[in-house]
Amino acid sequence: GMVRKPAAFISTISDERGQELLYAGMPISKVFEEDIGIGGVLSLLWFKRRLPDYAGKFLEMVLMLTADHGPAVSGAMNTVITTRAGKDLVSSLVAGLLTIGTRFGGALDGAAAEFSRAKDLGLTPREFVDSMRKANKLIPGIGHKIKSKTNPDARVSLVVAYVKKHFPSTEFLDYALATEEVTSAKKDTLILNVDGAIAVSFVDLLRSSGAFTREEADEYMTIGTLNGLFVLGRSIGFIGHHLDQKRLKQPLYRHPADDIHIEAFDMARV
Ligand code: Q5B
Repeated sequence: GMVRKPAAFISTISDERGQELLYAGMPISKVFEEDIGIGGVLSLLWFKRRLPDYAGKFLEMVLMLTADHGPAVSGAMNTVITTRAGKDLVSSLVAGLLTIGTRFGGALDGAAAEFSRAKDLGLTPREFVDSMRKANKLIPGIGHKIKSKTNPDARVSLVVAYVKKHFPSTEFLDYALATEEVTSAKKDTLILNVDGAIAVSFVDLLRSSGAFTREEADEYMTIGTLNGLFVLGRSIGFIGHHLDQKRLKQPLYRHPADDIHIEAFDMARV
């Protein structure tokens, strides 16, 4: 009989070969009939399942909250400078995205890993903070350049209020908030930041929504899922900044030299 050539690729999230496009088995017409929203589509394509309504709404909330945070943050600056150098949308967008990492916007995966590890080990928030200090590591998801206890981040308050109202369990969020008590007592800006609040809430979702096995929950925390939320959300803002600069017909940017300290050269070495 016919011997099927082994496939070079395997894919399990979508299928466009039939009459209708399928997202994790769900026909695109049903996506609209059931009005599953962008949270529902994300659930299908990232997790290959429908999540409870409160979880889909949470995902949408995350995308909306992270969509932009002004032109001064690393990523938006990179996008703006790239656009002003005459580059196209994709180049300007990725220039911004490339700044997302452990310091800016990409602390979610690290926050989920560190807070859950500490809580699973049974460390008190104080012991967790001390252990990180001892290891000379910053706690991912803690700290902000401009937000503080006295200038709170409304985005964090919105996440906390939503999660406390809708999630079946908030033990990781509660643990992170207790950790914030310890760190912010040292310095006002050492708050649970937007990355951290989203990340620990997501751990609560993975662990207690009933939609994931523990193995799946652990896997999603190690393959970049959580940073993906920030990347996706902030792409909305970066594209906005690109279009804004184009509309404004902004010229090539050159940074004022008097704002850069250039060390005097050691003439003896040249
Ligand atoms: N200290 C965020 O640094 C920042 C500590 C800490 C223990 C910590 C810093 C940090 C972890 C990574 C993180 C996400 C770089 C931030 C985001 C999205 C955004 C951005 C926006 C948006 C701020 C002063 C003193 C020092 C430090 C100690 C600092 N962080 N200790 N754990 N995590 N956090 N990133 O203000 O004794 O004086 O030497 O890396 O979660 O990116 O809007 O801007 O939507 O776009 O420069 O919101 O916290 O503080 O480095 O001068 O530190 O606090 O050791 O102690 P800063 P530093 P000492 S949200």
